[in-house]
Amino acid sequence: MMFNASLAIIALVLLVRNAYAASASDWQKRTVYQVMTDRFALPPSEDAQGKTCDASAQLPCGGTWSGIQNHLDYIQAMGFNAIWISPIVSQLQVPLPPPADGTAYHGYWPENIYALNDAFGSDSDLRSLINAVHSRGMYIMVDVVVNHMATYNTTSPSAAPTSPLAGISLNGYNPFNQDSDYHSFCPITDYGNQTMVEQCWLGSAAVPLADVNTEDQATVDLYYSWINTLISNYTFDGLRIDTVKHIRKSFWPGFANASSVFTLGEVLDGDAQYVGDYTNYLDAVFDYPGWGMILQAFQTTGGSMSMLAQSIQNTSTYFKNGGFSTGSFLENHDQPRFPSFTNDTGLIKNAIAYTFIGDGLPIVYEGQEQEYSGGAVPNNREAIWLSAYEQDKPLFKHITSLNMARQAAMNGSSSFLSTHMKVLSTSAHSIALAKYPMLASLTNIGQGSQGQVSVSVGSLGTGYSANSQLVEVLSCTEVNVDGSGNLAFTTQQGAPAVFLPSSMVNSKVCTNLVKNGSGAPGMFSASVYVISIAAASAIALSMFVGS
Ligand code: ABC
Ligand code: CA
Repeated sequence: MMFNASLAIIALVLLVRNAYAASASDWQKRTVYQVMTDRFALPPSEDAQGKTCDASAQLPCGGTWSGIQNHLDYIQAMGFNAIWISPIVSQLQVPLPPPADGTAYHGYWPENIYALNDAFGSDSDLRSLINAVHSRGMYIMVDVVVNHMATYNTTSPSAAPTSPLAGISLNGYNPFNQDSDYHSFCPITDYGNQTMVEQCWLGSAAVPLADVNTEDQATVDLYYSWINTLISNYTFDGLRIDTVKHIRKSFWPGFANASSVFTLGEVLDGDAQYVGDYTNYLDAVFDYPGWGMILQAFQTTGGSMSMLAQSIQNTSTYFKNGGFSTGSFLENHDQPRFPSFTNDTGLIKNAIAYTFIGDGLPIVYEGQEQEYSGGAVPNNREAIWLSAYEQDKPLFKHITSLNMARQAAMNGSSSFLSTHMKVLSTSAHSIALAKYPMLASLTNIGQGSQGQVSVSVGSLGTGYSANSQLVEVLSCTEVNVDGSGNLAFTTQQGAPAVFLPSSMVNSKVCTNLVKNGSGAPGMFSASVYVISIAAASAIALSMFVGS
């Protein structure tokens, strides 16, 4: 009787949890804004004071969960329907002035996984944020770290610790307060040695990241039960998982199942085959291999479009569901911001557009919309309140248009969510991509140039036809396909071009439409590129520089 009753309760709990849990296919319809909690928004009481924040100091700047809640309008105004927040658990405290690695302001230095990080607010602040997100119909993804606990080497912070955990006190750690809870100390020195990557330690001499012994079954069970409780207790909709390649692959399916939500893992490596294999263990991983190729393609006007096309091919070969098992990004809290490589707005807009037109879950790191340009960590972690949340910015508008266009494509055709993006053609400075009903032409010709796109849509076999009308949604320009199925369009200032059928373009995508002004050859001044997708399978491409 007792037994049956508890079974019934368990079944009920599972049912209730499943009512909240969001799956990979639920997330596929979303786009994500990455919030670094300490740097996004001050609590409402301090908001107006505009506190300074020197990212290079690596000290807490004061952002909180209540701050995020107070600025959800800003995120939603750009068209995002999901956020990812920093890890939420209680952190290692280091003496001030801090060691070279800084402090735990970022949240990746867990010390007690059963307590919240009070620098970010209280339990009720966190619940209030989650409720506010859900009541807007948005999702919230939490970041979790299970590879390590952070430690501080008290006796010799400048020398490498010796085995095991010399000079480190585990008082107050919860759980894992015994040396035996960790792999014995060894620094990761060879990323080509997978056993070392999994069982040695990240971090520095001053702040060693004590590598949890995830070979131990009791530890595995503890983590599975911890994640199950964390997700159901707070009703998070998804997980961003830190340091995935640092734990053996067989750990992950059980962890993902226990969470019952969508899992997106961080495997920091440029090799598509290496990274892609992790999609057999988790729903998705960040597209680090693709990111490297976006950088090389759009960082300068000399980048290679064929290498970018090759990386799309690699993704479809090595990732479980091709691009659908990726999170697509241009920036994050670990990498230099894209505008630190180039200030060419044409290049920046193309690189951002690329992350929105493909199969992966688009993810934008806070500050991209403000064209922040900080370089390597920690300078890429500028506070967003320093921008005063200005919405009248070119990239804020660009990102909004891309979000609206993606939503319109999804609403306009159910096949958008199942059609893999295809490369139609590449030329020296351009790549044409189709994912019906979206058609895009990206270029690295740069802001000083205009580009002429010419596409024979009749050959695409995707629902476009002669005499139909499309809209280039970033400039809100109407483009008529002629009687032979040809489309001609001129992009200004090296901008990307993204087309949708007119019938799918609502007032959220474009409030006013202008007629296509292309086709006047006299307009071309500096350089002109032509993409022409010819009938049948023959694709003619040409590129004219200068005139
Ligand atoms: C702090 C300071 C830094 C200082 C450092 C010593 O200490 O901020 O200025 O240099 C957190 C904090 C960091 C902090 C670290 C260490 O902890 O955010 O600010 O650095 O205390 C995740 C998170 C990250 C987080 C942690 C730790 C892990 O996203 O924010 O960091 O919880 C490795 C891991 C990866 C990890 C990353 C930081 O380190 O694999 O999970 N990120 C190669 C290796 C990678 C390695 C990377 C490090 O170097 O293969 O495994 O990442 O830079 C490509 C290659 C790659 C190669 C890259 C550099 O080039 O294909 O393989 O990556 O082309
Ligand atoms: Ca490990």
